[in-house]
Amino acid sequence: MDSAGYPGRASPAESEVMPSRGRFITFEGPEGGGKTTQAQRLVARLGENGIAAVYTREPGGTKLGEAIRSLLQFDGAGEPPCPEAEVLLFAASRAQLVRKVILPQLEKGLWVIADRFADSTTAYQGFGRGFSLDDILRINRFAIDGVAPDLTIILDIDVKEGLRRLKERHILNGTGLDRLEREDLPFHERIREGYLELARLYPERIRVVDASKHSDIVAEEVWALVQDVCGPSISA
Ligand code: Z5A
Repeated sequence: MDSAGYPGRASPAESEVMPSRGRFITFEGPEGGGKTTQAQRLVARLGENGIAAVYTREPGGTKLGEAIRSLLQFDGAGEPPCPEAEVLLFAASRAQLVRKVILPQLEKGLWVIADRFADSTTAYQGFGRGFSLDDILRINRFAIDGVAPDLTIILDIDVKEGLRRLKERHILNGTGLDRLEREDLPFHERIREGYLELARLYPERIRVVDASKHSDIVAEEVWALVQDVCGPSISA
């Protein structure tokens, strides 16, 4: 069992007896690392290789999850959630996503590529907000119903550079920073360190990619990792 509450990745022998289950890959990391860009590129590349994959995101990915996203990011209820409510709202979005999207798609044999998952709660609410990792583990475990990623890719980036990218995107789109993006630099630094700590603790599941490189180079590194971890499925 790892700190996100996952039961652990299936061993190759276990995977072989469940050939119809799709693969579950999550993208994680601090702001502006390119998770959305890379998750969508991966879905397209899997498709080109004959593998049906769906993109989803957290918070969100279901009608309920998208409503929760608006509460969390843009104070859609007219007041910001207290930190305890924040943790539980992220978990509620995840519980819905697992049962309505992730599990059904995996059971159909499709691959699911998620733009954030339970490690985000460990990093942001655990390392960032300072909630005990034991509490986060229990909450995550309740939300995810035993669904564990086969592979988690952390797109690691210097915090200031990631925030610079986001600000640039907001200027282009005419949008503003959301509630979490407005947190101070030490908060974002704790999150980055938290992710790197998770990668040290769970090297089998979590791989780190340097996201400061050109997005084509990052995409090649992501593809190499996917082939390495899920290779037998790709060549099947
Ligand atoms: N959160 C939480 O606290 N707890 C939880 O349990 C969960 C989430 C699940 C979700 O925000 C927020 O919720 C997030 C964590 C928190 N908090 N914040 N702040 P979101 O979904 O709106 O955003 P995000 O997940 O943090 O993603 P992002 O920071 O908006 O960006 P990204 O997905 O990593 O990157 P991108 O959108 O692909 O690219 C960002 C910009 O950089 C864009 O203009 C790209 O064109 C550019 N880009 C991408 N790659 C590159 C490279 N390689 N070079 C140069 N420029 C690039």
